[in-house]
Amino acid sequence: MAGNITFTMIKPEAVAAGNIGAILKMINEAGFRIVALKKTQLTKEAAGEFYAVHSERPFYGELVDYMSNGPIVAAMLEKDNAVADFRALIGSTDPAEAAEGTIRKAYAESKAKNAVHGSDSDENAEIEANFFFSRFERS
Ligand code: 3AN
Repeated sequence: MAGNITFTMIKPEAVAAGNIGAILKMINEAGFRIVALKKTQLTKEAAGEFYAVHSERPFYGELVDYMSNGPIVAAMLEKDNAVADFRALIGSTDPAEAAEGTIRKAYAESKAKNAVHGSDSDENAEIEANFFFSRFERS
């Protein structure tokens, strides 16, 4: 059975552009409940660890630099079928391919600076949430 928790980050360029409120509004209006929420900034080391699965990809260095160069907002979200429904809400990795009504269509700048992260599996949602939140920070 699909889990009911996913993890998201609002990425540095979307935070810098003042889009935290607008993105959280889209998330709420799509039926997700915010379980935990934190604005913070990743060190290069922490960004490297978070994206370790991509360490062999050509854009890894660029990704680590970009994700650590400004504040981000991390959140745990709850909804039935959370992982798949949230991937549908954020849209394709490349905003040029993202559907109307998706967060990336509205706010992503490029394939690299694509406004939001969304977990790709229940297992990764748990790992990623644990990266930012302790059980005492979850409602
Ligand atoms: P998604 O974020 O849609 O799950 P992934 O997991 O393929 O996409 O990529 C993780 C992150 O790596 C993306 N959100 C984006 O910031 C960055 N990224 C992916 N593909 C590229 C690329 N071709 N060039 C630069 N950055 C990329």
